[in-house]
Amino acid sequence: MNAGSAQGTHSLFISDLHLSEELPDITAAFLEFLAGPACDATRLYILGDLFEFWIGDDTLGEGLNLEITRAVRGLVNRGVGVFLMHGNRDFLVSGAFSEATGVTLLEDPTLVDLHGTPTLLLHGDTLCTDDQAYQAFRVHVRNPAVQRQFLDLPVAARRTQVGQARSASEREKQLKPAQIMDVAPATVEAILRMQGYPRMIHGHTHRPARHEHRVDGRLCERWVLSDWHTGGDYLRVDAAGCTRHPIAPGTAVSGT
Ligand code: LP5
Ligand code: MN
Repeated sequence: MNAGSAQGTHSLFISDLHLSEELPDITAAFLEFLAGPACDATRLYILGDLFEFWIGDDTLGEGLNLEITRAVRGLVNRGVGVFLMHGNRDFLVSGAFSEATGVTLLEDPTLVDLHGTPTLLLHGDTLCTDDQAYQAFRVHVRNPAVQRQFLDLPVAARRTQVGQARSASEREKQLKPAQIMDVAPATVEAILRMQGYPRMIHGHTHRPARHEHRVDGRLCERWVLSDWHTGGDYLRVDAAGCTRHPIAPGTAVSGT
């Protein structure tokens, strides 16, 4: 399955489900989504933070992880191409998960051709360049040596460290102005320019919207996916463009 071009019927985009044992309703909503709208799609793109956190593929066989692995494998077996990008919570998802589910892991960013429209896919955290404390944290935890050291720890010790990182992150977020936790427009525009002015789709900020950026006189659209904790929806992209659909059955909403 090739991530570079989708000329079939339609693709669906989701992100920021933050699946965890603590919130079974979100898991149920995802399983319903996989058995429902996702089955009719040509491709499903998951743009990061599918999981609340992922501490290593050696936890693949644990309760929720196993349930999700099997459900995603079921969708792949029906012939739907499933593509997964890392988020800032689940960047340790790797080869064993990909093999067990049949998903293709995507680099961040990845440029795809959707019905003739070049579209840049990102998780979204790399666009939040005003959040310098986060960007420093990101550089640290994306270091392969740091990751190897973490993965060598027993599972219980990894859980403890993630708990500490989560608490520190929640504390720090309270102190950050809301604006710096959103994307930096200048960064978005620099990337649009560098990539040839594509459409952009990302998640992470939990601020679902459709933005327009005029860059060098060209109009580019940027779709921000919603998280699934405060509502939740998916983006459907076909030859006619993008439409947003609530997770619960209902009416499609365009342009918001
Ligand atoms: O996730 P969200 O949306 O709540 O907040 C993010 C940024 N926070 C993070 C931190 C993660 O939530 C922590 C959990 C990661 C689990 C990964 C598992 C594997 C770890 C492997 C390690 C090799 O991403 C938050 C942003 C916010 O988005 C908006 O963009 O602001 O950034 C922060 O709050 C970061 C802080 O400013 C600085 C870092 C504090 C943590 C220090 C603890 C170090 C311990 C590391 C051990 C894992
Ligand atoms: Mn995120």
